[in-house]
Amino acid sequence: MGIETQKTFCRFCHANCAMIVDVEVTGDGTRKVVEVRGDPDDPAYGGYTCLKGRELPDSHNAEHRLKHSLVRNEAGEFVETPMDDALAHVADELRRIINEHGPHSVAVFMGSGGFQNSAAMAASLSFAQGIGSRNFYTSVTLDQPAKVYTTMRYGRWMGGPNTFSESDVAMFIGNNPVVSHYAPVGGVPPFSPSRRIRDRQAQGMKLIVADPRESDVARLADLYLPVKPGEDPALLAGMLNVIITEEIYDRNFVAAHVDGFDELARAVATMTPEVAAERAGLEPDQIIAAARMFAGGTKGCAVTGTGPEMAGNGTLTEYLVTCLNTVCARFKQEGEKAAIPGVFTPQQGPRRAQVAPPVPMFGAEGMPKSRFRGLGHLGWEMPCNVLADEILTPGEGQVRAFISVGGNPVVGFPDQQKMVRALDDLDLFVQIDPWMSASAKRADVVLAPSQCLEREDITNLSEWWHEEPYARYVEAVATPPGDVIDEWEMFWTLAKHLGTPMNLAGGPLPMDRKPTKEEFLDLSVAGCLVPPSQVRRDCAANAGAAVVYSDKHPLVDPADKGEFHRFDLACGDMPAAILRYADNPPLKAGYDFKLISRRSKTRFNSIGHPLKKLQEKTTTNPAYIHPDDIAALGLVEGGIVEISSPHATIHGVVKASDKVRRGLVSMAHAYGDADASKEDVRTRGSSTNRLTSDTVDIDPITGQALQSAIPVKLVAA
Ligand SMILES: Nc1nc2c(c(=O)[nH]1)N[C@H]1C(S)=C(S)[C@@H](COP(=O)(O)OP(=O)(O)OC[C@H]3O[C@@H](n4cnc5c(=O)[nH]c(N)nc54)[C@H](O)[C@@H]3O)O[C@H]1N2
Ligand SMILES: Nc1nc2c(c(=O)[nH]1)N[C@H]1C(S)=C(S)[C@@H](COP(=O)(O)OP(=O)(O)OC[C@H]3O[C@@H](n4cnc5c(=O)[nH]c(N)nc54)[C@H](O)[C@@H]3O)O[C@H]1N2
Ligand code: SF4
Ligand SMILES: [Mo]
Repeated sequence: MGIETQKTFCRFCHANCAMIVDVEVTGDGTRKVVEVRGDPDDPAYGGYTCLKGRELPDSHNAEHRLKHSLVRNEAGEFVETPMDDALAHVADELRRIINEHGPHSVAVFMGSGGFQNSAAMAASLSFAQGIGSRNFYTSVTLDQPAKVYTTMRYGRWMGGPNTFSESDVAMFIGNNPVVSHYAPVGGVPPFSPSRRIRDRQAQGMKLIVADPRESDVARLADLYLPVKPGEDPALLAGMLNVIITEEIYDRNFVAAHVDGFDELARAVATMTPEVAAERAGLEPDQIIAAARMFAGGTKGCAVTGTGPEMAGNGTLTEYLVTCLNTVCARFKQEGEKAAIPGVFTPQQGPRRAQVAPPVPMFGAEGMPKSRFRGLGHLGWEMPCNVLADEILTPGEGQVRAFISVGGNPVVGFPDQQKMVRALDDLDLFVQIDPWMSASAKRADVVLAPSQCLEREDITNLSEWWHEEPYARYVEAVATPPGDVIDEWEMFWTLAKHLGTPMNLAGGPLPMDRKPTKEEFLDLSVAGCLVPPSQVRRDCAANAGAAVVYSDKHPLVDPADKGEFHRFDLACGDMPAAILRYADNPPLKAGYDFKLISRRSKTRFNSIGHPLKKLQEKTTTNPAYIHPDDIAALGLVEGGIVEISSPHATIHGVVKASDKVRRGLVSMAHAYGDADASKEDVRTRGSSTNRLTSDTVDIDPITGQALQSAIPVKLVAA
């Protein structure tokens, strides 16, 4: 018996912090994780970890982790079942359902617990495509779909945006990377984010933060704007009004690369600082100061997080952010290093100082449609908004079988009660989950996967934050307990049983023999800068540490004059949507408060609920409310508040915070399972998605539900 120390990276969340892991090796060769800590020698992370990542040993070793798969028997009880048998059973059921109802009757959902496995996205997507089902879903459409799918319409700069490390100004709108470790490209990389922000500020960078509560990152801001939730379009259009009126945008860049500028200028002309400030709940001077600070910089982007995308008007907000960055020309120029080299990202195309040809990401001829609300495929996926209806509504294409890999639809999806009804209505619900989560409890089959330190992985998920060509291929360091396997192996086995193909970027996966994970990864990112198998060898030669392929960093080439495209700021419904927004102030209709979303420091969505130390920190998602509102409503700190939307009622434990604007309640999601009540809200929290709807106030293009800025009433319970 002895302790071995190895280098690895954390996969509790997408940040992939570099870690050192101590593994206890017993006489029979079993390897058990005993401790993890940050790796101070890593060039990007420098030893940073957070309190969730430090619980990886508990996550791997917990008694109540599922070490065997579960299949319900005739009496409806879960029975521990060998993985091979469980997969054969699922395949038999899928075959029967496909024969009866056709391929679209099988839906696959990749949730945020699946994204942390570098092979799961490619495996689940190619599995669904191999069956021929249009019903592939990911948590991207519960999250920030407008960023991914609609901004492509207005134009994408092939050299990429300015990066954080070169910025002299940055603007974060409803993004709190200090807790979330998330930012879009151009925002702060999630590796030690507060230190990174302070270091840039020490070198002169100015930070603007817009958030209805003074979030952790807002406390670092040079200019903090406590914008009203859902009213970011007023703030952004007001800033554009100032920037255009004062002519402090980049006129040369606009002349050379931008169409639709005059239409934009006309639309924002109505949003004077006074009009915008009134709507956004700010002072006119704050909007003028933000505009001058942003446009006064030379490099640096405005970026948004989940807050404004979920607060209604997500597409309009993203469009206006695109406009800000475009008229201020916040892009990499000819001869500079491309923004994000992306070692493992296939098919990136050339990096040039010009706008890319438009990509039809939704609504194009031939793209699959849902049966509901005029919604259809965004890229390759169906918006989550329609899943419950696709399950519950009989007819051609009704979903009868559902596989959720690392998702928790009971708490993650809008209209919780409807989603629960839908899950219970399925002929087959398969949940791939190491825990008896809110969704696993309702499944017909729970497949138990290996956890991150028990598998090989590459850093494909986190690489959009790496400004250098940083890459890792890590080995499995711990022995998987019981009878668990990697998620991609489950999909491969199911496809083999069904006789359906799995096509990856580099071609079909062999089905006559089981490929290795290295083969899988090589095929899944074929065409990338350095293949995973090569990175694996290079990391091994570097004692398991990261390799930075500096010589492969692409430079931004001159524009190709033969193929010239321009940004189109007057595309689709824009900028007319600004005028519609201006003409339609929100109605209160008896709901005087708004519930806004935030992240829990001790959980990753619902991931982490079962872990001891994280439970010691909190077992609930408190309802943060301004002390003056607490007094005015007759609530008490630590008491229970009843929170009702037009849709349903939940409970929350009252916590006073003068950081939250008045008129708001700020709560994390993904707590409380399907049935937490007033009696047990202190020990389980409650699900804010019971308050949301999949039909009212949804984004017409992406289907994004109103998951923040939800109109609510508060009463003492
Ligand atoms: N009201 C409201 N709703 C929201 C949000 C909000 O802010 N407000 N946020 C939205 C966002 S941004 C997202 S991304 C979604 C998230 O929605 P989902 O992705 O559906 O939910 P998660 O809670 O992340 O589900 C993770 C599941 O993975 C399991 N899991 C943990 N580790 C592993 C593993 O190693 N392998 C596998 N296979 N499974 C694992 C967990 O037990 C859990 O069941 O929620 C969305 N819903
Ligand atoms: N610890 C932890 N980390 C996580 C997660 C987690 O659950 N816990 N979830 C992960 C996931 S899936 C994602 S997608 C990312 C999300 O990453 P972020 O988008 O950074 O998420 P938040 O930290 O909730 O920050 C959103 C901010 O928006 C504010 N906000 C709410 N409504 C509005 C609005 O209408 N306008 C404006 N301007 N602001 C608003 C909230 O107060 C909050 O501070 O985080 C990831 N990281
Ligand atoms: S930030 Fe994410 S990747 Fe880093 S230690 Fe925390 S959970 Fe792990
Ligand atoms: Mo997310």
